[in-house]
Amino acid sequence: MGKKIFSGVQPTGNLHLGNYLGAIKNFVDLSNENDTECIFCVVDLHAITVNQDPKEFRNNIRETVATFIASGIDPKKNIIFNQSQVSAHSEAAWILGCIARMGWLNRMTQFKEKAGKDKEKASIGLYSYPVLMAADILLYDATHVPVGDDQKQHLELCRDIAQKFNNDFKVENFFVTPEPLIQKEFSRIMSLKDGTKKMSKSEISDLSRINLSDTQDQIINKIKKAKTDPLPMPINVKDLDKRPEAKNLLGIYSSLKKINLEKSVKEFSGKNFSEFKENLAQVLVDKIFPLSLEIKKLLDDKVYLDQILVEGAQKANDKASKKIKEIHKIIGF
Ligand code: AQP
Repeated sequence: MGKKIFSGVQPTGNLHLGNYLGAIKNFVDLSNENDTECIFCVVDLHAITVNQDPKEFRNNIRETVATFIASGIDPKKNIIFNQSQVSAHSEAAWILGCIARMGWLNRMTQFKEKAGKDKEKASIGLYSYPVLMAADILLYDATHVPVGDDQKQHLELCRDIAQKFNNDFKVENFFVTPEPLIQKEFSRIMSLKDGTKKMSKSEISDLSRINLSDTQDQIINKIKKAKTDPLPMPINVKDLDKRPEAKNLLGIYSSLKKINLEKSVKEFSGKNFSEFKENLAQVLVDKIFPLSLEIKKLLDDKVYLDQILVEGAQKANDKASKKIKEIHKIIGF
């Protein structure tokens, strides 16, 4: 039996290089494999765990679809849909919320990071976010979930929930326990302003990330201003252990050039950062700017994008509603 892939991206605007290199690029490779079924979800229910402006939100949903397609995901061959249009996701999330334990959720580091100091004011949705993520994955019997390194803990929770449900109801293998697919290298792209923080959509400073919608000038300017350290470029990979910014920039370069870190370090060994940055900006312009143009072009045809979502939701609903019916039977509803 081939692989069944499920993964999602939040339509929270500012899709960036981290989302692309950590997840979307991987989606494209998987969608081109033979004997692999792929479902890619615009996780709009996850996005409302923090405030969204309705008008911007609708645009961001379309922009996420446009990004999938511009990156190379074929909407005819793969299912692309938005989560809110398949009600089984919300229903399964409730049911699985009755399986998951508070102690398990209390360990989730993403909630701690996103809720910050004022946990009391965070939404309940933000807290139970990983339960909804488990519902997304388990409804489709996904065998593999391509994600960035930051989502590893949520995937482990999903596996625990699947196993507990199967054990509690004595339905061995009813829920498939999915494997995370995390790239071995460059699975966490860091902020351009702080090499110890991940590149993120919600970071206030736009200079911290390369957005997939950036112009050539914006890309060049952001790389010029990216934080570095006063030393020249490293001469071996080990030197990077205490130089997070240099490591991140070289990682981005390597990932885009599809070469390993050793090779990139060798190419710029002992040189000035400015020379490396010029090369990095050029690679980014070559690889990311065409994507940005294609996204903009696709966004001009809203009817086309909406049609993809409608068709995708029908296909996803066929699968998810069958699984929900089975869940009802098992529980005794
Ligand atoms: N910096 C990153 N490096 C590698 N992978 C990343 N991903 C996100 N940031 C990085 C991966 O992108 C996929 C989609 O992410 P998401 O939008 O659903 O959620 P997120 O992880 O919360 O993304 P952001 O950008 O950090 O958004 P905010 O700022 O809203 O929290 C996931 O597979 C994720 O691993």
